Amino acid sequence: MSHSVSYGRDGDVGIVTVNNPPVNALSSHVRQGLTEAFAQAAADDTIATVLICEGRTFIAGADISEFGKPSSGPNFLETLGAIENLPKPVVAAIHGTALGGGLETALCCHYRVAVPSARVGLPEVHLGLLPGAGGTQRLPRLMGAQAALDAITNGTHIGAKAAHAQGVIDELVEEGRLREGAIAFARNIAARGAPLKRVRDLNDKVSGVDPRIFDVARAAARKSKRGFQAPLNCIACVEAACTLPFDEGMKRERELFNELVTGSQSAAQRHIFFAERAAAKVDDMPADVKPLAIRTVGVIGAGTMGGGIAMNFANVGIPVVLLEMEKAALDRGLAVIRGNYERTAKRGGMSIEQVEQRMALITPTLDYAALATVDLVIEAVYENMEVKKTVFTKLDQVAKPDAILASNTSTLDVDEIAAVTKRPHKVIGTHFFSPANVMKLLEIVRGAKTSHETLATTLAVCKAINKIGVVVGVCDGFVGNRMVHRYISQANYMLEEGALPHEVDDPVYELGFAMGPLTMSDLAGLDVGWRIRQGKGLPEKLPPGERYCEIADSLCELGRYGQKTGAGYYRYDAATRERQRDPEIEKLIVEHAKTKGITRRAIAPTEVVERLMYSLINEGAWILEEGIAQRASDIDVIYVYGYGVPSYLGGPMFYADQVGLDKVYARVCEFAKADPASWHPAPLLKKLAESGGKFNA
Ligand code: 3H9
Repeated sequence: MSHSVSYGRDGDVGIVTVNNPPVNALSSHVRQGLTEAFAQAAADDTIATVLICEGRTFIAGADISEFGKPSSGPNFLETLGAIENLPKPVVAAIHGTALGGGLETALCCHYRVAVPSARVGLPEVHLGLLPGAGGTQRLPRLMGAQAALDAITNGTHIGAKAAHAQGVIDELVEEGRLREGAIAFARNIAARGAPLKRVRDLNDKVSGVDPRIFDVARAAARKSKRGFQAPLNCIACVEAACTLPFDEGMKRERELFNELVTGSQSAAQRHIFFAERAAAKVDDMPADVKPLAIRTVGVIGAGTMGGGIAMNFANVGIPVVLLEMEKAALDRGLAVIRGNYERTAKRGGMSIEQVEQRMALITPTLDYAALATVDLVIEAVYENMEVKKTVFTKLDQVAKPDAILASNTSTLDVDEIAAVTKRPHKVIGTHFFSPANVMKLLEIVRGAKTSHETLATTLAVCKAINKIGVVVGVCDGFVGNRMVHRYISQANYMLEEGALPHEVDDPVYELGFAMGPLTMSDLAGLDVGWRIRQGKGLPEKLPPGERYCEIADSLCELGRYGQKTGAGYYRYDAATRERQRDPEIEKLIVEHAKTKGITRRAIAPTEVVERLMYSLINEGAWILEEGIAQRASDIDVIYVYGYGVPSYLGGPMFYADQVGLDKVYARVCEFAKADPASWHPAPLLKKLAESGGKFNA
């Protein structure tokens, strides 16, 4: 038998045990082992069989790394058929997470018991897939069509207690006594001669369902998951469960699953799944480095960023000291935090008591001395080197010697900041994205002297506050903003060359981006970049041979800072914040081109997409070459979680691999020939293009 599945007995009950660390995924050898173990169980003179897993979890799904590769061993339906067709009771004993193919396996058992801490769910939609081993046909038969529709299209994890209430789990057993509880349950079922409960034979919860629920679900998915195919296929499958006999529903599920698993969206989403996990790994981190315990945190600055950062800690029960210089600013910051929580409570996302509990975890102060005992301080003050240096000098004096000092800078040199302290090994950058309480991404900026311990601790903190952390090196703008600078510049160059704002934005929106570059600039505030450019003495101090477009500066001079002033590249409706084209700006752009002597031309949407995507990709290649990012997939994670690139594109570097690096490089060279001041083809891109390589090899 396969080494990952064993068969044994506990008296008159057969025990099938899966042991495939780390998460007991249903790799081909596990399916082989299960098929053989259940054949043994069928032949054995036992009264029932228990299916249980070793380690931290029940089966957490199919082995994601096997998709897209030639299959071997028995397929899912053969293995699960061997379980479901066993002529004596089979009981799944669930701990940890029974997800995807794991829950589908449990649904083929005749009964399910679980410890209260367990969770179940069909999260395949997050991988651009649907539950392809009968989950879409069985779950609605147990919990009802609407509940299953919600769970499958959103990929929700359901706690064991709720799953018990919904009929998915038959019995909850005491924590730590799963094996004994499952065996006792199985014996009891067998002794009672209870019928084998095969979910496929249940029908009452899927008949008589109002067909309009599917149209409502489709409309919601098209809005909240624009461009994603998997949610629509999931809905079609649950609909099939309610309109077709079981076997035909299974056939439909198979067809729609195959469509997804062979498609580009799922390949990209699977890439992001592994990329996200790889991002947490630091190549040169010694195995024995242990993160420090972070029990309390200080945040300096109660503005939009500081307030959002403080909320992250309060949300997971970590006390925060929030420091401001003036009482009015502190009060304003606290009021914004409270307002955010109260809005969540109003929408049903938390109770009023929870609002108060979280507020109680935030201690406001005007005194630096209040930071003397915290384990980590995150500074979120104005983005200016001199201001940051003053803050860090003071911080170094008041913070306890082993406290970590972090800067929420989005562009500045962390090494220069660290140099004003006596503990540069304890200094690190934590670049949160706005709104900091919502956005999942955290760029963790590793300085030249940042210690492994400081880095490991920051990664652990990042996980604790449910963010996705990516370690980056020091350079202007780090990874995300350095690349976005090229992207926004191209957007502006296209304005002066012939496009209007919507003609630049719409093609990438159509590609799937949450918004185009100019709409994004309007949302972020045009004044931010303007101040940075002024600080750098631009355009006067522009290096020779570099290109500069003055349109954004002209907008700022007119007081058009973007959405917050109701106008930027577009005009914004005060009530709906909806963007409208603005003839005044379109005129300004045309006149600007005339002044610069540029003959405007029509720019096709394909060229817009190429110039925007390839400007990101080419800069990404420079970043990889310089070692600012550890791996191409880290850049993809940054763009999916921080810049509104849909996971179904897999991020810019994955996108480049799909287009083909030879094609990308050839176009970049053409652009560079036409405009050598703004395009500098990256040597790494050239090398990979010529060798037939990929960024994500
Ligand atoms: C499916 O089931 C399709 C079916 O319908 C059948 C169709 C025919 N496969 O996340 P972690 C690895 S689709 C392979 O850090 P945690 C992961 O890469 C699947 N590997 O731990 C990592 O490796 P490494 C549906 C997997 O405790 C290590 O395990 N199921 C899989 O924070 C630890 O993972 C899902 O979508 C897998 N299925 O969270 C569940 N899962 O150490 C996906 C994990 O080398 N998994 N790995 O970086 C999860 O949501 C989380 O991993 C879980 C544990 C909650 C289980």
